[in-house]
Amino acid sequence: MTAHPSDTIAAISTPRGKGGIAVIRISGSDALSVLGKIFNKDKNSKPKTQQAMHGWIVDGKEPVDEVIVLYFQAPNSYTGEDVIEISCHGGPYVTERILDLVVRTGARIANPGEFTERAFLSGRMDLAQAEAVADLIQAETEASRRAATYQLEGRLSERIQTIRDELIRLGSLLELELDFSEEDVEFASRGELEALFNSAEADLKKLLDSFNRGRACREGIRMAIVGPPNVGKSSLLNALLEKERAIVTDIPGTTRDVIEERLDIEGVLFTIADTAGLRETSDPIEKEGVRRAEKSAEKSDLVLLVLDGSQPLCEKEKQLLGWMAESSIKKVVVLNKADLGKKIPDKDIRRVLTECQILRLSATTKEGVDALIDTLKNAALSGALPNEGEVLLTRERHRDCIRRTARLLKEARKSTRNKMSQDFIAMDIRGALDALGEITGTITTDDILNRIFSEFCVGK
Ligand SMILES: Nc1nc2c(ncn2[C@@H]2O[C@H](COP(=O)(O)OP(=O)(O)O)[C@@H](O)[C@H]2O)c(=O)[nH]1
Ligand SMILES: [Mg+2]
Repeated sequence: MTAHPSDTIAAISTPRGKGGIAVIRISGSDALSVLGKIFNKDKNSKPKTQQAMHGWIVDGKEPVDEVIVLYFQAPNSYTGEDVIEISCHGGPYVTERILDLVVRTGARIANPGEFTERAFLSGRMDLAQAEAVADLIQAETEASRRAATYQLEGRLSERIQTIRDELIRLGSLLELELDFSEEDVEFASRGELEALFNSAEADLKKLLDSFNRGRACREGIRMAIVGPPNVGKSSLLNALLEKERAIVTDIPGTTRDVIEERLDIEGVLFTIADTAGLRETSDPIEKEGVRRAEKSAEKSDLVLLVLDGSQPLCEKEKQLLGWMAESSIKKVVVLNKADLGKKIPDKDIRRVLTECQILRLSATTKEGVDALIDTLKNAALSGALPNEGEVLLTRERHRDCIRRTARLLKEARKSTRNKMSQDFIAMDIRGALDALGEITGTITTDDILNRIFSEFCVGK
């Protein structure tokens, strides 16, 4: 594990560019002495923790900027160390100039996420909470904000701790029982052990089941609009975005590249890709477009298959449906141009694609587009944003840890049933505890920490 840091770090914590103010943050045991060398404050009193001070940043005799300084005395700060926050005027030059001064006076430039890493190392927050900080900064919609906030509050960590407590109890019961196995004493009945295994497994499963929704909240949903040429895919993208983003013409093969747009659908981020119409073609550019369309569909969470519903289903479209049926990606079939007629009955679709939702709409008149939006939200989040305080698994890292835990528990249960030696069972249970501990960081390695904190921006 990383040793506790002893040097003092500094960074600009606000985004680059011109703004009302910018904040420079300094953390470490020298924070206060660095400030002392560059700050002329109004009164000669000593800095008080959590109180704002007004004054000037000076470089020798040269006044650099008029600022407000906040001092947070260790351990009551974000990092758990002494922290100084300088709010200066938000010009990129003046901000850099002050940072430069801070560094010349004894701090070094912080790495990405280093303030939060220090918060973790000093026990101010656990690893899942540190990750939630990054998620909250990245959040672009209400769903991602909620998922991050609940995790930042420590709700996921609490759930994990509850399961760990259960496992610790299970482990100690087993050890007791096995210690006395010769003497035929029962400290824990089979039934009780079984019940403990069951409840731990049920808790893990519940978390695992929440992953798809959780990931949709955190990362959003990738959706590809695919279908034959000229059925209205680009018109549908424009209707969803409520702007003329993609070129719409009556010439088949107009869209040749993949156009990606982001859309907030009632709190969930959708990245929507409009693609080239899928057809056999000899035009090399269109051919590449078709290849990209197929690729885009393959890496989506959801595919909107658009067909012209005002024409009966043709052979080519049946082939396309067959191709869709082979993939496990969720799909919604849109029968467009409903204003021109409805010539494709549901059963024609379901004959090939047994499980999918079918919607009839018109991208031109917008009739039915609202129903599509509802359907999309449902497909992504089973209809709902995270409920008040609901704990969702949002990261693959967490899911992997829980999967490993579940696998080891299964082994432990099997070994217990088969009356294997105590060492075996204890080892699996310890392994399960460690795997769970990786989520909150009770167990961690430099490798895990580097991966997590390098995702952060500098200054956080
Ligand atoms: N009547 C009608 N025409 C549509 C509808 N959607 C698209 N179109 C027309 O169909 C043609 C092809 O549309 P486009 O969006 O470029 O199709 P794409 O090739 O699938 O992207 C254009 O002339 C559109 O105006 C619709 O719902 N109703
Ligand atoms: Mg198009």
